[in-house]
Amino acid sequence: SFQHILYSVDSGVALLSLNRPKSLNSFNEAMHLEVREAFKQIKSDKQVRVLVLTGEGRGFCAGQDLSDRNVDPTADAPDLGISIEKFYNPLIKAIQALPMPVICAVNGVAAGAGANLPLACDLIIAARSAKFIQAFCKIGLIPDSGGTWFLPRLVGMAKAKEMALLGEPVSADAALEMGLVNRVVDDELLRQEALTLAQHLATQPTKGLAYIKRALNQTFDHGLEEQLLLERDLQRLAGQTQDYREGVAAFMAKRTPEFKGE
Ligand code: T3D
Repeated sequence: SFQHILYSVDSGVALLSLNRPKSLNSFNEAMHLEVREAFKQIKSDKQVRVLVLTGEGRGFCAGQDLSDRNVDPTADAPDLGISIEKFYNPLIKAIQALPMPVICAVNGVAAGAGANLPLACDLIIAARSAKFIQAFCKIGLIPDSGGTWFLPRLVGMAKAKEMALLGEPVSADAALEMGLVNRVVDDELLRQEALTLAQHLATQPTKGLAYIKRALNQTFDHGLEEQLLLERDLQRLAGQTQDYREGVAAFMAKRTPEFKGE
C-alpha cells in the first residue's frame, strides 16, 4: 500500500527502505507521510523487535526533494521552519523514541537531511561506496534533522564544523575512522550484514535493549548524579523482565538463553 517506501516485517525485524531512487530517495511530503505511517505500524506491532532503515538504488537519501521548493524570485520565500517542524523534527524524534534498536544501512550517498537521518539511529552500517555530505551550506541552509546536535557529539566540534561549513563528501572509511559510523562493508553485502545484525538483536532481551537505548539517549542531557538515578530506575525495570530471569538461569545452567522479549 506504500508508494514511496518499501516496508516488510520478518522474524522480528522490520525493514523500511526509502524508495524514490530516481531522485536518490530525497524526501517529498508523500514519502514523509509514508515513513510516519510505517513508524506507527512499527510501534503498534508487538512482533517488531528491531528496525532496519535503508534505501533503494544507488543512494541512501539526498535530503529534501529540492524540486518541491519554489525559489522563483517573484514568489514568497517558502517557510522552511514549517517543513522542519512538521516533518523533519518529528522524524528524528520518532527514531529516538522507538524503544527498539534502529540500524541504518547507508547504501550510497547520504546528503543533507539524508546524512543526518542515520545519526539519529542507534547503529550505522555503511556500504563502502557511501558518502556523507552536509550539503546544506552549499544552498544557503544549515544542517537540520539533528545534525548540529549529533555531529559534534559524534565526531567533535572541529570535524563537525569542517563538515557543516565545507559540505565536502566524507567517505565511508573516513566516517568509520572519525566514529561517525559503526561498520563499513562491501556494497553487495550491506543489506545482508544489516539483516544479520538485526536478526541477532531480535533474539536478544528486547526490553533490556530498550532501556540501554533510553539511558544512552539521555546521557548528554544529564549530569552524573542524574544519570546514576536513571540507571537505577531502568535497572529496576530491567530486573523485572522475564528475559533477565532467563538470562541468569541460562548462564547458571550453562545453556543458551531463549529470550522472548518480555
Ligand atoms: O526545504 C526544507 O524543507 C528544509 C529542509 C531541508 C533538508 C535538506 O535536506 S536540505 C539539503 C537538500 N539536499 C541537497 O542539497 C543535496 C542535493 N543533491 C546533491 O548534491 C547530489 O545529487 C548528491 C551529492 C546527493 C549526489 O550526486 P550525484 O552526482 O551522485 O547524483 P546526481 O546526478 O546529482 O543526482 C541523481 C538524480 O537525483 C538527479 O536527477 P536527474 O538529473 O537524474 O533527473 C538529481 O537531480 C536528483 N536529486 C539528487 N538530489 C536531489 C535530487 N532531486 C531533488 N532533490 C534532491 N535533494
